[in-house]
Amino acid sequence: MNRMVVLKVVVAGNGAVGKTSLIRRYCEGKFEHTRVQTIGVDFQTQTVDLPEQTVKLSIWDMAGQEHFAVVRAGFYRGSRAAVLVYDMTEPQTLKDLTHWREEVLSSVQVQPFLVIGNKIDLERVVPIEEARDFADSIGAPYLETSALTGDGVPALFETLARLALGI
Ligand code: G3D
Ligand code: MG
Repeated sequence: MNRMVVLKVVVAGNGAVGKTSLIRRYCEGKFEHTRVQTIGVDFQTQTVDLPEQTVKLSIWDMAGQEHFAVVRAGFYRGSRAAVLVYDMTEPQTLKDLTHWREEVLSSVQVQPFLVIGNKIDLERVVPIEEARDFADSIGAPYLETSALTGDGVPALFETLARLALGI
């Protein structure tokens, strides 16, 4: 019997872009559902079935600590892949992803990134080209999601699992 690999992944981005909503949307109603609160950081463990293999992600969420860099210091350590989430109705949230990426890279030297434009159910304000250009510039895939409708959410976590596995 194979022991299932557990891979830590982190979800970064400004407050209110929808990080917690995306994680809840994906993890809710599934068999494995662990919710732990640790000094302002939440993580949930979720099984992801890929055609190639099944993996467990431990998905780390800021839990409202986006404004407190000191609390985030150890947050990224051991992460295998990071999601950078912006809100496509708020241009500043895309600009700030540069800083979120730098912060992750200050703790984890090698890290694959995935850029997510969330809230596609609302009217787009940020041009898609700007988001794609940013994602291209850091060699990251770009996907769009709605935590409200669920659109794109499975693809987000499947892509993330592949990035974390290095496949
Ligand atoms: P955060 O964890 O990044 O801080 P949250 O963000 O998940 O707490 O979401 C912040 C707000 O955005 C919440 O609204 C939430 O309902 C809303 N939201 C998250 N994702 C989506 C989405 O895809 N579409 C829409 N329309 N709204 C979304 P409130 O009003 O509860 O603050
Ligand atoms: Mg949150």
